[in-house]
Amino acid sequence: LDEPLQKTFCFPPIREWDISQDIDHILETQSALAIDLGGTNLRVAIVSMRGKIVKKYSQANPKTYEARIELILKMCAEAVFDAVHLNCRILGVGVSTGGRVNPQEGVILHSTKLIQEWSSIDIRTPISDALHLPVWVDNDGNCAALAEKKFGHGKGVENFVTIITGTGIGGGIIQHNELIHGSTFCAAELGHIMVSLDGPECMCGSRGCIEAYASGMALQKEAKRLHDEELLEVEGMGDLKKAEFVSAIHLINAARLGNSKAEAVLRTASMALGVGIVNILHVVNPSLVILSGVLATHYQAPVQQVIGQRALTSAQRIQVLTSDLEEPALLGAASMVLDYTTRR
Ligand code: ADP
Ligand code: BMX
Ligand code: MG
Ligand code: CA
Ligand code: ZN
Repeated sequence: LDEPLQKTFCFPPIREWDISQDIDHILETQSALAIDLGGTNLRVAIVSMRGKIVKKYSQANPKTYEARIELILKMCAEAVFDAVHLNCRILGVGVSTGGRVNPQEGVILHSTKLIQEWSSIDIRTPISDALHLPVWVDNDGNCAALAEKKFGHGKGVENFVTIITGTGIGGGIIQHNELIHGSTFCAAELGHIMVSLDGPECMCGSRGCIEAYASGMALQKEAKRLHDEELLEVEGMGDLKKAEFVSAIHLINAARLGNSKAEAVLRTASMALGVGIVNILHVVNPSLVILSGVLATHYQAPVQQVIGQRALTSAQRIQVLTSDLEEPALLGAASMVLDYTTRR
């Protein structure tokens, strides 16, 4: 072509398109807002498509409905504001909460005393009205299972169960690659598997539940009792003042240093949890059990041992792993958003 014609018909060479860079950019910027409501804490986080927690906000979970909703909206507004500066595009909001949840309606049907004023609550409407974003909701244990499936040890595992220990004990069951919700959204309330007819009282109103033996709250109660009787202190642990706050971790430390009372409490807790898990194995027969939460590493070996002693032969070889996720409930809440909004 002569020069004037070339100018008319030929475009400058197009920059070579690097698709992997574009995908990288999408995975970095497309994000979810995740909320986790537990017996103690209220957490909000910006979570990227890759499952990275970009920023996290924590507060004590307020005791009344009004204060709780107000704080949730305030924390979300702050996170949405920060997301802009962090180059995160928020696609929606995922809520993980204690209690029985109807995910289709976005409603918390019922909660135990662990979260007060948290029954028959439409959590979707106030959040979507305030933020103009789509909202997904599920039970916290169920969310933890979703997180393991997408980002953790549950990746590619068809049948697995997760148990998350916080203030209470939450559970999630993946059967044939799907969460089980049950007929009235009460499936996988694994904390309320009962292992004795007349065991300790549980926050659910019953007794003998594994939550009443092995949760953070149950161990804290035992730690306090020993501390009040001046039986918790051991040499090497440092001075515990009479009024000082004690937790499950103090109990574990005391046991490690040879305190026999603390050891006995932990032995009972581990046994209760182990027997509860054996019951789960005999009902849903998963190939993997994932433990998460602050006490997971402590429980892993004793639980595996109880399985060895008490499970049927066919359920003996089931693996028990400790989660490698930082915040399973938050990540699972985010995964509901990321999976739905990017589904083709
Ligand atoms: P939730 O989801 O129930 O609000 P978290 O998962 O945040 O709770 O865990 C909080 C509970 O776990 C506390 O009530 C306490 O029993 C226990 N816990 C968490 N972190 C620690 C810690 N560092 N030391 C001792 N106990 C802890
Ligand atoms: C309770 C129950 C479960 C929840 C579990 C773990 C309520 C409010 N909570 O058993 O639904 O999964 O606690 O909750 O009914 P967390 O507070 O330990 O995170
Ligand atoms: Mg929790
Ligand atoms: Ca559950
Ligand atoms: Zn219970």
